[in-house]
Amino acid sequence: MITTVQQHIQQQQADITAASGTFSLLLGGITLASKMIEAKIRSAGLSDVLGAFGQTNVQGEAQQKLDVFANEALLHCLGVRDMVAALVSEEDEEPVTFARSSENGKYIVVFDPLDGSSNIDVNVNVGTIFSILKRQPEGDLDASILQPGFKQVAAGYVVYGPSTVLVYTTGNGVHSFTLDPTIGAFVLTTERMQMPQQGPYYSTNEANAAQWPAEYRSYVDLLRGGSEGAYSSRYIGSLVADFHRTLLKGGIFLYPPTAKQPGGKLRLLYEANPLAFIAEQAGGKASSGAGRILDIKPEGIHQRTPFMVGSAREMELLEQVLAR
Ligand code: P6P
Repeated sequence: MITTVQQHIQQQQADITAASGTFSLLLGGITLASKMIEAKIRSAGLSDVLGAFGQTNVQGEAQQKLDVFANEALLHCLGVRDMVAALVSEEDEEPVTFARSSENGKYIVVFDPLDGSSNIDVNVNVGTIFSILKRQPEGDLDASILQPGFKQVAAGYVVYGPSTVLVYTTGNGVHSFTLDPTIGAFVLTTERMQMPQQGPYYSTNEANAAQWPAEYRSYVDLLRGGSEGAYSSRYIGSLVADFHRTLLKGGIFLYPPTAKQPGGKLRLLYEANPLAFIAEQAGGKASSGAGRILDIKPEGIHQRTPFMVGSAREMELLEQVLAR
């Protein structure tokens, strides 16, 4: 007996009295877009979708053709749903807003359409990350977009790898689904995922170590030293893949401040916040080094943050080292 994402969301929503079917319709927009993206990625080597698009995005990064396709797919599949008030994408400088009544336009979807684009041309996992906020009755739309992460109503990601896996939470546990290509549906594979309480991996770009504040070097040396247990290093360079492994196997992912990017590299709204929500729902923790990711009050939609996320044990050890 299979359970699809839509069925699962409806079951979840049934538990929440104020729920309405609009939320599962909204998630349907994301799953439809992710199936379109997955199909394009699967055929990437066969047709002319690899390589740069010849433009740069708001981040100043060369846009890969699949980045553009993924962004267009999400903007289309979500934009046609009348419960969407605004869409915020890593690829677009400004939010895309829809002139809908506050009665209809209840949700804001924030997303990184294709994270890990540096790995697209070498056939390594990439992913889509999304975060869903509710439009607030008071204040303008920008105020509703710039809510702290603890106000998220849902968050999730799709990792495109040997299989295509969707992981999401609505604040009622973390659940994973695997795309069954024979029926074109995401099928429930794990309910109420729990991140292991400790190890065995740490995941960071050690080429930046000389640029980190010294306490991060001390921390990684501690993990290497063996006194805290046997650790191995894994770094894919695609945040979604590095996070997914950390969620399943445990350990810690770190992107500390560097001399080049003292405010961090990863983006708060559509990378750190959704993954922090998932990590906490699975028993893990997520920190900027100065505090809980989900407590940060955003100032801008493309704001960056240092981002450390992982198992309770490794995160508590990090807090101790940073507090010295
Ligand atoms: P670095 C990919 O470009 C990305 O945004 C994340 O997916 C990944 O975690 C990070 O950048 C990798 O950054 O500096 O280690 O190459």
